[in-house]
Amino acid sequence: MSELEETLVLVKPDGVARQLTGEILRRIEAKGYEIVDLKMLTAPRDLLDSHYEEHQGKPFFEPLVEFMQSGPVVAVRVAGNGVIAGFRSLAGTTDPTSAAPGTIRGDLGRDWGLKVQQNLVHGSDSTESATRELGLWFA
Ligand code: IDP
Repeated sequence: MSELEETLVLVKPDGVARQLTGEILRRIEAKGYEIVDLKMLTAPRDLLDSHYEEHQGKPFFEPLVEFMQSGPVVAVRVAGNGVIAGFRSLAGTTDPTSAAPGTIRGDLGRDWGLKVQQNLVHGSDSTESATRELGLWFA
């Protein structure tokens, strides 16, 4: 039996711009997860630096942070049994080109092409990340 958890979901700027926020939230709710809190914001640089601190120094870090600042995002606190792994399975693998059909990225994501960071959503990857990220976005 999975434990009741909370995770941070972000609808990234491509998801908001493509008007997929409702569709993404619908999939979260249809799965039975609860939307506990939600807000739209254009993320400040320091928040993104902290959020993606594990990727600092990687070649895709700067383009990723620039992309994440390029427009509003929707930050969502989501609760449910096993929701941390469960949402990542709803989201699909990082690259939408190969993400499985039935997942958010597989169904709605576009071929990465040149815009490799655009994959619609973020979901925390562990209980530690979820606690840390929820503290950053819902301070
Ligand atoms: P995840 O979002 O599937 O957990 P992570 O490895 O944590 O993937 O990477 C964070 C984000 O950085 C990804 O969602 C994607 O937007 C971007 N990213 C990851 N790997 C690459 C890459 O190789 N090139 C460009 N962007 C990447």
